[in-house]
Amino acid sequence: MTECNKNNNFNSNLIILLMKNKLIKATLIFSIVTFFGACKPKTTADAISGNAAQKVYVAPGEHDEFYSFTSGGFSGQVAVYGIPSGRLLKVLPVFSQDPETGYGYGEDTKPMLNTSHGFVPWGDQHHLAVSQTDGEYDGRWLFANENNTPRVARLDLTTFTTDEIIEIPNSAGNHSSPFVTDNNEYVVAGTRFSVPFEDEDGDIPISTYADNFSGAITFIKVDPQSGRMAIDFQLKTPPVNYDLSRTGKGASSGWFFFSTYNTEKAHTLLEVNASQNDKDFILALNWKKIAEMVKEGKGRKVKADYAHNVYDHNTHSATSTILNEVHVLDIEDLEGVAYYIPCPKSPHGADVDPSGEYIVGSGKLASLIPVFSFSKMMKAIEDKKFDGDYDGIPVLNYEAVLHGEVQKPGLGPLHTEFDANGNAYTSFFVSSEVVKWNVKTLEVVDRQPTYYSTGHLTVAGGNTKKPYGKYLVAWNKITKDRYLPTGPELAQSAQLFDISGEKMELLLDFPTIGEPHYAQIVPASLIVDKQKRIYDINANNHKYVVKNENDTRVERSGNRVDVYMTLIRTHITPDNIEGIRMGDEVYFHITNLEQDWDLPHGFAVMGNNNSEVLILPGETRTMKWVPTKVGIIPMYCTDFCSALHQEMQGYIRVSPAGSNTPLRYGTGDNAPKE
Ligand code: K7E
Ligand code: CUA
Repeated sequence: MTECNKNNNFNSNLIILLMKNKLIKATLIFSIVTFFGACKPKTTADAISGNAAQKVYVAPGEHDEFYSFTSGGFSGQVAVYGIPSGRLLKVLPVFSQDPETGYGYGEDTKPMLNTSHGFVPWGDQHHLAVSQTDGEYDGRWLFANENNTPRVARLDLTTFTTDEIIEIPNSAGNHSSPFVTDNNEYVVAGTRFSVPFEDEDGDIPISTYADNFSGAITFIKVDPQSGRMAIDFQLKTPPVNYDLSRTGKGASSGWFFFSTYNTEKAHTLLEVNASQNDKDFILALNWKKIAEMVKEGKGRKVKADYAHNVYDHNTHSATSTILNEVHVLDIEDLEGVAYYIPCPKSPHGADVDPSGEYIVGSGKLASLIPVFSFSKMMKAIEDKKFDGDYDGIPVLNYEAVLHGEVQKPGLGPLHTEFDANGNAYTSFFVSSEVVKWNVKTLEVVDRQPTYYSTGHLTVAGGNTKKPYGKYLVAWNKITKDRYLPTGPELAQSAQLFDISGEKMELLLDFPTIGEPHYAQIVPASLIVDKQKRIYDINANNHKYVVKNENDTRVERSGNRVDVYMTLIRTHITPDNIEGIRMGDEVYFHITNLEQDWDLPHGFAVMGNNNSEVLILPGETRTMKWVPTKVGIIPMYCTDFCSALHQEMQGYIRVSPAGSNTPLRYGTGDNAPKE
């Protein structure tokens, strides 16, 4: 054991002692850890071996072996990194407006951010799930959750675009989400906050929580061809909070395991009041049976408003529809499909190993990791080994379903992923480390400190039936001294480990955007061959497309002006426009006529109050502009598209309201003359 690990253990033991005092709070634990200081190697060489640099070096012109799709947390976006280099490849706009592309600013993408609360231009993005076929990544879609205004997005991995967003009604804090079943039948979302359902009177005292609030678990059906999402049904549950969860696989295929906390049903000061019970639950659900019950007509329609937003790559436009009804089943009314497994101390994660036999619980305040056995669970259900019930749902006997406990693994276990060799890797927030242990023997095999306080960790394919192993990334919550300081706010941090050997080896630190929560690490080979390079201009069905320069025009109707515009290297048509007046609303409908890969043009107008838009080859974008000053207003291409990019510019003449400057426009010989 290194000095470093001894220190960590000393801290852990001390904290465990303190935890026996029931009054201790999570914040206090955190201060203690901060006080002792997280473990730090004396020199970089202590932690990094000589060949680490070689292992992460991706030579110029070479490609990374894996993509890492990483949550952007409160940035609302998803970042794509290459692994092992840690290079940032792209930030994908999902739940937040993106001035770089115009997503959520331009007229055709604004509907993507519509909700039942109106336009919500920001989101808190935590978890990601790559679509699966037979329990393995198929590389088709990426699902992303939004925590704050409950939503689930689907991104297409041929275009790396957000193609669909569905709002989750009767939920608040869509944190336990999204989880895909092993053949993409469903994307599943559990609520963080329990709340009164929308069809009930919500104008009630908060102190009536236990009687009037409910939890919700939502099953979103995914069309196997198009990927289109639709809420199939919702389960109404006792008012607990749901956290990270996993679908079963292999042996446990057809089941779902949800971690819960706040079985105390607290509605205030949760840090104390929701940490009273020695054990919370993992909710085991037979989702296949429940889906059959829904088909047979069980449940009822309930009023609830939620938005369904779809982006269409033929019209290059999004639509938003507000739906008004969901199918709801009360979990208490369902027999033989829902059971509680007791799990110590406010579980944050419930993870299922590649075989599907072992279910790992991770209590945020626990000092051990319980591992449950699916076959024992089935046996216990058969033998009715229940310890009473919780709100009508049978509670299984802890010992009867327990495979065993990992003793003294560290402190504050959060999340667990797996490799292909029977090992589990658990992140420890409080003791700031990643711990490798054997799923069958429950013995700790290795531990490595992290810098600092890891939240999630991701193993390549680590949540599937066939993990790729090889790399693990720890997504850290605290950065402190790892990078050049940048004022009060520091970059968030990720750490890459080589896990191909018995011991984990730290290879690389790299900064991330927003706050990284979970990520999916996917072999590039699953994705690269399916890439779309351009949009076929002939298939462009945008409402305002113009496919050649002769059709470009400017039309006035009252105070609305429509500019049908084209861009091609290296001019704008029309690039001189006169006759725009104060009080007008101008809509630029801009088509990029290019049909070459990697040739976007951008478009910007001085003083415009939203953003530029980026238009990809063959695409059309509509941008709104309301002139604010009389005079000459420049416009130009924002993306350096050729040697004469800087020449790709034009002018708009804005006249006072009511003026009779004629509407004239053109480019070159066709430009309006005096
Ligand atoms: Cu950061 Cu998954 Cu939101 Cu755990 S969660 S750490
Ligand atoms: Cu087009 Cu720069």
